[in-house]
Amino acid sequence: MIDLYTAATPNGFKISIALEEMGLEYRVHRLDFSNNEQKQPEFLAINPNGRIPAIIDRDNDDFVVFESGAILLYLAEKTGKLLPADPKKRSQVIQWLMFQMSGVGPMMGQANVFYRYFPEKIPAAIDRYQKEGRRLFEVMNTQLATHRYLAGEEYTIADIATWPWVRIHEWSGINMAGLPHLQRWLDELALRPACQKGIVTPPPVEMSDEERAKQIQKMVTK
Ligand SMILES: N[C@@H](CCC(=O)N[C@@H](CS)C(=O)NCC(=O)O)C(=O)O
Repeated sequence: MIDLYTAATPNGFKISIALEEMGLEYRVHRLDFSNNEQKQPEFLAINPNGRIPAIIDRDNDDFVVFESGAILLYLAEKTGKLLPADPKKRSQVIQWLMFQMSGVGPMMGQANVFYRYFPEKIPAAIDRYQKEGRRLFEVMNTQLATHRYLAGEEYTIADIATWPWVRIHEWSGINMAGLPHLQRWLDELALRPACQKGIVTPPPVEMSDEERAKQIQKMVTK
């Protein structure tokens, strides 16, 4: 049994999708950001960084893993799924996983902060993160022109890490026009039952876009 500490966000969805794909049994613990639960001592004991996602593997001496990329690697190694054993293919998956963790996630995260949540609208900051997001989308589009999935011909944890972010491109204000290969990949993954289940695990909290923006605004400006 895996205990999953999460919230309805792209980084959290990476892990619910992976757990669904791998057929692992898991319990969902949703952290309430409006009550700052992710920064309370009980959760900081699990993830000192005070962010979701994190897991505890009850079948491996209560081993704790935080950072979504590290969790994906841990689960892939535990199950032998979604990460090839061949060293070169494995390296290719890790390269695209790192590309997501250091590029797509942080750039789109900052695009969301400055475009949606930050009280002052700073055009240079919005432009910088949206342009960098678009550039990364173009890199993926080129890769997907000659490969079915990000790391080659196999669906892997690199796709799982990236899909929950690319699917919210509109919210981040990143233009998808003229990227047919990235669009094809986005649509193909949307048909996978594990992706469909993963992006509603946990389900979104009922609130208007305006309320959500206000709540996150509080988090990003404190
Ligand atoms: N690099 C981390 C990023 C985690 C992250 O930023 N999580 C966000 C939700 S997507 C969070 O917990 N935010 C709450 C906060 O910043 O207090 C990972 O990939 O696990």
